[in-house]
Amino acid sequence: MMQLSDPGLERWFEVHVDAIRNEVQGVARVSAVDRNSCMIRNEQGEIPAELSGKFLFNVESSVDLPCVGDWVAAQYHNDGTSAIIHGLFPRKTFLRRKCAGTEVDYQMIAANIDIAFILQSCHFDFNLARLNRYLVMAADGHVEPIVILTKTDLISNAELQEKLAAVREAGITSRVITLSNLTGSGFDEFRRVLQPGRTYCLLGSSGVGKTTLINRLAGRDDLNTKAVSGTGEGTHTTTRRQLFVLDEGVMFIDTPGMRELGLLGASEGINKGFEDIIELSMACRYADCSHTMESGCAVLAAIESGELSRGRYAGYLKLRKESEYHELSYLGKRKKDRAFGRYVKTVKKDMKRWDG
Ligand SMILES: Nc1nc2c(ncn2[C@@H]2O[C@H](COP(=O)(O)OP(=O)(O)OP(=O)(O)O)[C@@H](O)[C@H]2O)c(=O)[nH]1
Ligand SMILES: [Mg+2]
Ligand SMILES: [Zn+2]
Repeated sequence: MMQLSDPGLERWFEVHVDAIRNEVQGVARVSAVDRNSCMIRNEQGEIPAELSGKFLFNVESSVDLPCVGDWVAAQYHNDGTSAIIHGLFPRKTFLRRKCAGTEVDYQMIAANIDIAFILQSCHFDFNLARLNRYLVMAADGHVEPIVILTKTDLISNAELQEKLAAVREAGITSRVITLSNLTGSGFDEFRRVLQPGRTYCLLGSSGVGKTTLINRLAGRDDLNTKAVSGTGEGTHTTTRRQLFVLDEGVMFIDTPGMRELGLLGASEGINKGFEDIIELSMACRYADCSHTMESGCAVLAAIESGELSRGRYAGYLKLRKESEYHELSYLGKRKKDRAFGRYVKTVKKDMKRWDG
């Protein structure tokens, strides 16, 4: 179980904890957020929790709502089998992403993370542009990133070395661990990173093996995993962000593969009118090359050699960016509005029940 004396609750927190502990009964950690309520975890275990009316009244955007990993001040009811959340402690670190379309709107992914493991599968998923976006996300929230290349069993060692070189050539200096959940190769190096009382978050596309890795760590097969399609596409098996406490008090947050972060090149229609670039891209080293920074990119090579004009390339990038922007803003906004509306509605309904 989690102890308040764990290093996870560092001195930084303790100052705030004391201030609030007098008013309410306890400090707990958000372990999952569903549409209608949260789960929180304290020394006794995991229980459902709802937001107090005052808390809700003061919520101005979805960022103010609890997210997985948040420390909260909680008041217990029904012999400690349910709780009301009265406040959030300031987030020491966080992972969030911009809801496109606005400058200031963010969606929280997780809070109070010590290390974010950014997973990419060596097989189909490897993409430097996407990797960079995850690294930016981690840096934005003051989270230390470690890159994990998974499924090394599916490629040759020579191919793996090439990928590692490509990461370094792209200027990425973060630690990189390569591993296979299947053979267990590299697993010990990964395990050595983990420390009791610290919180780790797994990020990466659907199907890269995030949940499999947690199962392997726990030595059990409790959590659902599902095979990827022939093209390596995951099936979005994990559907919510959830915090697990493993033996020895190592904490892990599993997340569903993010669709929105991996849109580069995926939009239809942007290829029209740029057939020459598409043709060039057939010769790129990586099938999912973004033609912006990858080594072995035939499009960049064509610019160097003068075969492709810089102006035309810039036009291609501009169009691609626009189509991505629209796709993102529409999806992100619609989803966020719906989820937030639902949340507020149910909490308010439940509050009436409490009052009555
Ligand atoms: N060959 C191989 N397969 C793996 C490895 N790690 C995971 N897999 C398989 O990849 C598939 C997807 O793994 P998951 O753990 O469900 O992937 P995930 O990242 O949790 O995916 P989402 O929950 O959809 O975001 C499963 O069939 C796993 O057995 C690995 O190292 N090598
Ligand atoms: Mg999963
Ligand atoms: Zn390319």
